[in-house]
Amino acid sequence: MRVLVTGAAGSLGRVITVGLVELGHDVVGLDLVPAPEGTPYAWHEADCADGDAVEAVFAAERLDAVVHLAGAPEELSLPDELTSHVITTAALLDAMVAHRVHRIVYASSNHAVGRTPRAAGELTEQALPRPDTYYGVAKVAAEALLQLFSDRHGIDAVACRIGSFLEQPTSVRGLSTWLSHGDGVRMVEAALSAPAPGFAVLYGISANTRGWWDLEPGRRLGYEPQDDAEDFAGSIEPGPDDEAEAEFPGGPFAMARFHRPAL
Ligand code: 15L
Repeated sequence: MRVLVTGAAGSLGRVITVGLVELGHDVVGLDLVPAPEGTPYAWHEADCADGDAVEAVFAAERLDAVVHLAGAPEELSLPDELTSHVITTAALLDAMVAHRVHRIVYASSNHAVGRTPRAAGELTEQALPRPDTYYGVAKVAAEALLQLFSDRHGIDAVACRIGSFLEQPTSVRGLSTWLSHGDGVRMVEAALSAPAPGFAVLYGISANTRGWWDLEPGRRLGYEPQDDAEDFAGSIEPGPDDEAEAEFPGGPFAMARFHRPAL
């Protein structure tokens, strides 16, 4: 498959592009920054929030699918979050319709449901949107756009609500939220190749013994996670925020510094 990967120079993109190339895909990178030296595939330096720039990339490339990883990974103002996650997704979807590209895999986030009390039990794909930040609000809105384009144009769109994508877990929360690099590649590959998923949500988490999310929606699409954060449990030091971070799946994003006392 010829796959456009947005945010190809980012922390997700650097790993996912290598994995997709190893799996035999033909990758086209897209990022705000130039291609890292030695990048062995096509690259476009452009802002995904700029519809004309995105259209030019699609006009220049023959694409089979999009993996949309670009976006600010932290809490910004609401306008900045909407630009970073919603406007970019809309620009890509518009270009996909214009150029008949049928599949998008989207890096959504656990923060779309990050303020769901953990006491409510394991989070399934039926969980209602419950963002913990403007970042989470923007991920919810981007998922809604994917649903709309799936209903309106028949686009296959898989929203991957990613946990903590790291080489290895670094905190007690991470023992529940970790997505290993290998599982991240497996997740994207499954979301790219699942037959006719329509709009679908999966939780992008490894097979963590202490996981908080239902992995079945991913398994139905062919995502079989193979790693478990528990293998690192012995090397994780307890931290002062562990208890507070376990109250909501969004962890630090759901904690007091973003949530002022009620008016
Ligand atoms: C995310 O979605 C963020 O992009 C990342 O910065 C982390 O906060 C991660 O989730 C997480 O929840 O650990």
